[in-house]
This record gives sequence, structure tokens and C-alpha cells, in this order.
Amino acid sequence: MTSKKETLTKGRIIAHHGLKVLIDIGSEIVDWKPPRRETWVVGDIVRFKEGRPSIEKRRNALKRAGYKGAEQILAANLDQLIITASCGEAFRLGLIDRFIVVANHEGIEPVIVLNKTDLDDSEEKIEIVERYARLGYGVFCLSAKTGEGLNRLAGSLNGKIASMVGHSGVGKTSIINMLAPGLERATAKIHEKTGQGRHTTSSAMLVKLPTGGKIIDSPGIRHFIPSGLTPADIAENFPGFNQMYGQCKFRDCKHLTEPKCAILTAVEENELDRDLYDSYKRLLESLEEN
Ligand SMILES: Nc1nc2c(ncn2[C@@H]2O[C@H](COP(=O)(O)OP(=O)(O)OP(=O)(O)O)[C@@H](O)[C@H]2O)c(=O)[nH]1
Ligand SMILES: [Mg+2]
Ligand SMILES: [Zn+2]
Repeated sequence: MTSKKETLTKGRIIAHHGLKVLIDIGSEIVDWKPPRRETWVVGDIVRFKEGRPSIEKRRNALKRAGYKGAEQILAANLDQLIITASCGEAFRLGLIDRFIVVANHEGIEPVIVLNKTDLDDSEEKIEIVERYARLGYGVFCLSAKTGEGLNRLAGSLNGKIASMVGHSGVGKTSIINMLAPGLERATAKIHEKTGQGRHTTSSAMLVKLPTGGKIIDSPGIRHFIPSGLTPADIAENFPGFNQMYGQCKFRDCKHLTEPKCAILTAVEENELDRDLYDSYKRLLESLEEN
């Protein structure tokens, strides 16, 4: 870590460490304190010019709305968003839909992982997530416990930077531990009473995989409200809407009560899942509330 200033040129932020970030510069990992009033996140590329670091313009960012318009950036410069759910929990498709919208909007490829297929309710849950395969998204059903299905996921990650998101306890860290033997990040049993996770992972960390590619292990997320998206952005990027999008009578159609709305017609004619449409309406409502 000596003479950092002279030798560093470029690196990628892999974690936060107190007030500092950890930067992978290839030959080693160094820490650095970001300038005040700047938000540096995992995935950011740091460039050093005459010893002074700055982050490069992000090609995309995973952002969520916080309270009172505050915005939290979860990660930057991603190729893939791995939206993770598991058997053994009552997962809400709405959360998956929201992540898909944000990924589509940012130009990040969304894929769905269903973990814990070793559990009893797997058939029922596989059927539910297959809806996303029918819509054209990559769906990976696997078990971090038995290892089944992990190779397929590893193959899809090769050469990419991905972030793994989902509820606490779905097994994000367990999957990453299996993909990167020797890593051994902490995991914890879900609460027996509530069936929920314990928020074991407390901050994001980018992990290099021996099979190629990088994956960010992130803390569990219960609610996710996208940040900076208009209702039109939501409709344009909503799973299943793409075929009908742009075919409504009114150009500013919000697909709620408007006449000759292509989305509403598709729901009526069973060409679009009513569940998906309801999830769209709930997302618009939660944006308004926020
Ligand atoms: N049966 C079964 N249990 C699993 C599987 N994968 C993970 N688990 C268990 O699920 C629990 C939660 O796993 P974690 O990896 O800590 O989950 P996480 O998504 O990282 O949770 P947070 O860090 O809190 O967001 C642990 O007890 C794991 O052993 C699986 O494929 N099958
Ligand atoms: Mg974890
Ligand atoms: Zn419409």
C-alpha cells in the first residue's frame, strides 16, 4: 500500500469499509476515503490522475427511492441483475417486477434465480417463476444446498458483472459461497417463527468468481421503490408490456382507464397476466405515495 499516489491508475470499488472504500486495482486492493459530498458505490470505476482519484461516469446504476425523495445508489456499472427468490418463502412477484423494470430501464439484463429447489414447495414455486421465462427472461432454478443448477448460473455470469438482490434469507450469500469456494462469507438461518431472514449481509461486496465474471453480494431488501422513473418509464419497461407498448390510442396513455388502451385490451383478452397488470398498478401507486 506504499506510494499509492504514484502508482495507481485505475480500479474498481469492491466494498465499503467504514468511511473508506476498497478499490481493486488489479495487483492489490487499496482503501481510499471518497471526497465529502460524493457518493461512491460498489462497481464504480476510480481513475487516479496525478494521485487524485475521481470516479468515471457510470454507464448505469441501481437506484432506489428512500424517504422524502432521498435516493440510494446500490451499485453501478452492471451487466446483469440477478433477482433472487427462494422456495420455502412466500415471495411477492411485485418485487421481482420492480427490479425488472429498473434493470430494463438502466440497460442491465435482468435474470431470475429461484433458490432452495431442494425444499418441498419447489414444484409450485418453479411454476410461478416460469412465467418470467415465458416473457423471455433468463430463469435459473437451483439449490445452494445440493449444488443443483449452479453450473448454469455460473455459465451465464462468465465475463459479466452482476449484482444479486432479493429478500433477506433467500440464500444470496450461500449461492455466492458455492460459486466462489473458499470465500465463506457469513450466512444465517432464517427465523423459525417469521420465516424471514436475519439481514446477515450488511454491506455490498463484489466477489470475483473462479469460473469468470464478478458478482456483488448485497444486503437483503424488503421493499424496493425505483428512483427517478416516470409512469411512462415504468410502462415502457414493465415485464410483458413490450409487445403492446406504443399501440394505445393516446400517446400519453397511463393504461389505467383510458379508452382503446392496448394494455387493458390485452388483459381482457388474457394475452397479458392480470397479476402482472395489478403489479404495474401497485407500482404506480407506490410511486405516487412516495
Ligand atoms: N434448504 C436450503 N437452504 C438454503 C439454501 N440456500 C441457502 N439456504 C439457507 O438459507 C439461510 C439464509 O441464507 P443466506 O445465504 O444467509 O441468505 P441471504 O440471502 O444472503 O440473506 P441476507 O444476507 O440476510 O440478505 C441459511 O440458513 C442457508 O443455509 C438452499 O438451497 N436450500
Ligand atoms: Mg447474505
Ligand atoms: Zn394504454
